[in-house]
Amino acid sequence: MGDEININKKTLYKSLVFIAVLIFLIVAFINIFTGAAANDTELVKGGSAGLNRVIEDGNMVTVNLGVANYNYDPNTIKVKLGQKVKIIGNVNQLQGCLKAFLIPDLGISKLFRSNDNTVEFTADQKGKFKFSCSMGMGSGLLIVE
Ligand SMILES: [Cu+2]
Repeated sequence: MGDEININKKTLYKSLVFIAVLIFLIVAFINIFTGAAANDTELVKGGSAGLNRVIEDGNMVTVNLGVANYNYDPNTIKVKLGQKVKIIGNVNQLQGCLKAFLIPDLGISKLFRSNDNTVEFTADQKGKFKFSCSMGMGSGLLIVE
């Protein structure tokens, strides 16, 4: 009787491990295909393998928004009044709700996807504007001066 229960527990444990591995493989498989379109080095023209996060070119500021220390990187973005700001979400790094990017005071809300990972706007008012993910776990500051 006792042995029977033990065997059932072992069988159950093996089944759970099998299911966990299966789920992991499915998620990994999906990530490989959905992430394939985005490449760190290609996100920002002129960027150096994702290291060059903010590129100023005349009136255009391009930001390669990635992740460092569980938060947005960069998490402080300084631009000048009147500049056009192009934020490119690095979907290889932005996981979960970090993909849902908000600058509430500017009415900006963007869900970064591998085939649609750019949001553009003009910095037309001075100030400090908080940005965050939809659940407020990742956050930072856009400074327009
Ligand atoms: Cu979040």
